[in-house]
Amino acid sequence: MDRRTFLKTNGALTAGAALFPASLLAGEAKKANGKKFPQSLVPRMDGNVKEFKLNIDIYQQEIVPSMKIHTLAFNNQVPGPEIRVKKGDNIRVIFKNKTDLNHTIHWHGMHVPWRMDGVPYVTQMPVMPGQEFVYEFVAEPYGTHFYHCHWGALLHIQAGMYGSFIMEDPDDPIKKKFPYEREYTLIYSAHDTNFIRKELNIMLNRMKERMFLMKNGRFDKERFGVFDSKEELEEAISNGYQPPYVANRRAPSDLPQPNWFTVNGKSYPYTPNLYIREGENIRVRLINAGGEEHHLHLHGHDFWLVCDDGLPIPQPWQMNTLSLGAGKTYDIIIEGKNRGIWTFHDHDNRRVTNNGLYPGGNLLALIYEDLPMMERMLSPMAGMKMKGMKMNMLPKIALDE
Ligand SMILES: [Cu+2]
Repeated sequence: MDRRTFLKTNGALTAGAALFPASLLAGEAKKANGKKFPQSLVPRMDGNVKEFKLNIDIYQQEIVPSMKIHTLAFNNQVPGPEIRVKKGDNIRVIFKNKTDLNHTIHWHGMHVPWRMDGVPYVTQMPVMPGQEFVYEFVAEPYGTHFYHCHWGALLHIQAGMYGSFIMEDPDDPIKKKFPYEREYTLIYSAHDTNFIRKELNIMLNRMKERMFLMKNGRFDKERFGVFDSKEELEEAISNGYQPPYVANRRAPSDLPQPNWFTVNGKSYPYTPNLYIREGENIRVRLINAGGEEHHLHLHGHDFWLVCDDGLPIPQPWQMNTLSLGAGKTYDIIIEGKNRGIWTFHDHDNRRVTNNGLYPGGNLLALIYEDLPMMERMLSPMAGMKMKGMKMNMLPKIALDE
């Protein structure tokens, strides 16, 4: 092996070796990885309408082994299933609320009729426990979008109520410029698991009390902060009613301080991997459904930024670190130009931790499937050639530094 090859080999390995072992190239690992991306929801055709069913229920999500939290999950999945349609399709989504809380669905980045926009007390009444609401709209515009709950958003979204919504174009402008076969959806979120647990319980109790009082005709609007009009609220205030934002104040420490950072509902070492081959382009759809900004950095490559909030960028440009703010979607193209195992992660290092411990959070790997066997086998440990040791001495999962 000449010096150049040696450096190239070791360079490629040390970048990802400690965290992402070569065993991830095994067929079994790749099969398991496929399940870590949102699965597309299959519509029922009703004439020329694509009809989807989304229900919301409480569901236990395993973020990493031995870390389960109660979530609000669409169709028992966090994130919710992916809705993938053609631009211009007629869409119907039948939303059924199976929880004891109120919800709505907002179609983020989509041009739906305003009555379908999913903002409670602005465009619709909240969908109450046991109720159903039907959303109907034409799929516009092209690109990477998402849906999420708009009731009690601070809790409900980080508790799991989000999912990708992809509008395809048979004449895809990105595919024309950067021909690709494979694409991946990555949905980022940040969760304060203590906040979720506490607030879910408080909300469930409040709703229980509210339903009981409504049933008995003793529902007190002021007590629950519900008014039919702005005038009614103003009248209540002039009579001494104090809205909750005046009567109560949350200490900064009561606001969520995220301690778990997920991609597609999982944290490292359970995050999905991106597989690529030398010479291949892959498209990655990045969605930030959480409340934090993520500074996503890819090792060993400059990727192309091709869409911003679903909109194709006329002159794509290259970078290796992209700031994905709350509510943003970006599409990037990664060109397979540097074989190896590479990390793709938030460069705000708080977000590559689980409960404050590195490594964790939204760390994930870009893995070349065509990494030569010699490079797969090589590792800093293998170089020691210790008796009785196998060549591939990399740990399967490294949880400590
Ligand atoms: Cu909700």
